[in-house]
Amino acid sequence: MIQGGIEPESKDIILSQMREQANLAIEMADVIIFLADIKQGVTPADREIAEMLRKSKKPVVLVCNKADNYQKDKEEIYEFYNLGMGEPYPISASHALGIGDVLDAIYNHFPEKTADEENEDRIKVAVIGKPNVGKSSLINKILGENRNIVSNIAGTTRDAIDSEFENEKGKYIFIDTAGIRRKSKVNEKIEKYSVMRSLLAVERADVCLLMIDANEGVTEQDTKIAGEAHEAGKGIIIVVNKWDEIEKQTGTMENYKKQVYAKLAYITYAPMIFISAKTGQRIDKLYDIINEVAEQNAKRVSTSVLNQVINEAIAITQPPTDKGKRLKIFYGTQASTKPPTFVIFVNNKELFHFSYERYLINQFRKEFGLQGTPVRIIVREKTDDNYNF
Ligand SMILES: Nc1nc2c(ncn2[C@@H]2O[C@H](COP(=O)(O)OP(=O)(O)O)[C@@H](O)[C@H]2O)c(=O)[nH]1
Ligand SMILES: [Mg+2]
Repeated sequence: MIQGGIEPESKDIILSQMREQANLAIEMADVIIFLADIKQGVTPADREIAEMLRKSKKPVVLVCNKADNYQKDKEEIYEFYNLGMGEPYPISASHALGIGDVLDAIYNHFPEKTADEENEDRIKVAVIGKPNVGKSSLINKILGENRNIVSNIAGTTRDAIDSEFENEKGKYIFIDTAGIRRKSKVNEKIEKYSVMRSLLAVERADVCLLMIDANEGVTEQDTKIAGEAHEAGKGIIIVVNKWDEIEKQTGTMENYKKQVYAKLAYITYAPMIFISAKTGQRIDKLYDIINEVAEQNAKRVSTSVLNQVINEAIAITQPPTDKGKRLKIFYGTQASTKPPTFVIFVNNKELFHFSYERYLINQFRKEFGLQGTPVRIIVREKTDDNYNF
């Protein structure tokens, strides 16, 4: 649920930011609830909002609140037909009246299938990174150099940054995340919206290309963005761009790689590639890596194989003891994919230290692949009378 208050014509900076937020909410919504005040009647602001919503071409449910005296206030509703937003629904939020009809109206506007669902067979690749690192250049290069472009999905701004693309390696949707440059304090709010957009892109993606500017190396902002992709459980590929601008000697790439992994220590599972969006260097190598990472992120391991690996891991490195008690691992099972998430049943959660968790995850990576994807472990205590997950 996204909320935005609208005051259409204001020049005031705060209000114009509210408008920005409302526009973003409109853009991302499937259905919009236009909330008016039945006690006030139709106001000039209502008319302007109606105009804005009409332009958005999104389905709107016009709701008139504060119809506390339901029978009497219902008479006032006819005026709201003038807004041209279809049937107005009187409600009283405080008395919980009329809500059911509103829910029905909203439900009737739900799309049959979202664009994302229709594109389920495509790998969704979000290109993330700070402004100017070359995100758009990369996507342009990919789209421009190939004759296989299906389409740029037109429509809303959000969709406009999705590009469908396919080649002999596979079918993809590349999601550009437009970073707005920070110009002043005033723009900080706007910067927040662009961060929000990036987060939404990350959420929708299967794989994130984390772009680093080769000239700058890993900055604090890069670490933050990497953290978002990691936390969201997405496949990650570190893409060092502008490699054409780096003076190279023997070992330059290997040294550079070490430095990047040292700074992005919690995503060392992510493969790294050095490219130039400008010259096109190594862009053709990206697709195999994307395919591989997407596959690993969606990987499913059978319970029997998992437990075999757990038993071997336990045999190689015994679980730790704490205050004379030893951690016992009974068994594990994969709970979900994207990212691969394993539930491990133990005698005592407290004994399952982070270092042993890391050890197990590394063993899983080694045995199952699982390159380029976060891996999660959920620890559950099992007692004899508790077999529930
Ligand atoms: N030398 C060089 N310049 C690049 C490369 N990729 C992008 N640029 C330049 O970097 C600037 C920002 O690129 P852009 O794609 O708009 O970055 P975005 O903000 O991340 O989308 C532009 O001037 C590009 O021409 C690259 O691989 N090498
Ligand atoms: Mg851009």
